[in-house]
Amino acid sequence: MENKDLLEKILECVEFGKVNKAAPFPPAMKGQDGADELTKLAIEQGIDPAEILNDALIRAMEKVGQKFSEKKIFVPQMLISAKAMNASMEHLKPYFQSGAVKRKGKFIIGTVSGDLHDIGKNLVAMIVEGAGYEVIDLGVDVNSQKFIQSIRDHREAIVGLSALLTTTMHSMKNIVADIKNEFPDIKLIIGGAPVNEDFKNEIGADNYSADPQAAVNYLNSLVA
Ligand code: B1M
Repeated sequence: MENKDLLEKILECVEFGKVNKAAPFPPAMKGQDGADELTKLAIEQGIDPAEILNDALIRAMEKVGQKFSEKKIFVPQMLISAKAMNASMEHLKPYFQSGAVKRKGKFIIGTVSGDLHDIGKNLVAMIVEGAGYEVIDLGVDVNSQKFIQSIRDHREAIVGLSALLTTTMHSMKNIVADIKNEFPDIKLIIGGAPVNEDFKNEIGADNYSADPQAAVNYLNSLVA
């Protein structure tokens, strides 16, 4: 299969939630290869993992988000798309993580309390790790206490907070205040679809990164 067609196929699998060949869902794609097999094939064909991520996976999730906003699909379909995206990501992980041998520093990351979205956070974690940092991933629904405990354990770390919901921007604001109260010198990066530079200034974080590479650039600027 041509590279372009293969990327379109992977996009389709993620958009419609075809995880792997054995998956019975969606019925129209029964028996066909899924995100799992096709991503493996794409890598074997030599397609750049960054191209798979940007041109297939992220584009697919944009379409999913758009359809969800328009009430054309609902949470279960969104969930199955996320599962398909994760199946693809399993194949891409080693490429993003293989960046460095010597660690440049430590990075604590978590999705803030009340928020269960972890695909973007996982991507940031993976790419930061690939850029040479030790990553302490606290997972999703992380509250102030958990961030603060982790900072106590890794005093030299830089901390990243992710939020995907407008409702959890409020948690992010509180967590930033709690962390800064306890550790005024700690550097905090925020990211996620609803946040921006203005919000960063409003809540007193140190950096807003729109994507994983921006987070890496900021981290590198601190350790340089
Ligand atoms: Co949710 N969801 N979701 N969802 N979901 C969104 C975010 C939404 C925009 C969909 C929509 O309405 N169009 C909407 C939020 C609306 C709003 O608040 N304005 C929404 C909603 C409403 C909900 C629920 C409330 C739905 C419901 O139950 N009624 C519910 C909330 C659950 C909760 O968290 N408490 C919910 C649930 C879910 C699923 C569980 C089904 C699933 C998540 C699965 C998972 O993560 N394991 C899901 C998904 C998949 C989505 C969409 C479709 C995709 C999100 C995603 O993974 N994008 C999303 C629509 C969309 O964004 N297109 C949507 C791909 C990912 C690579 O991008 O996370 O933005 P993103 O990360 C980017 C950047 O933002 C940045 O780097 C990443 C790569 O470029 N980044 C950082 C992120 N974190 C960073 C941190 C950094 C730096 C950069 O430094 C620290």
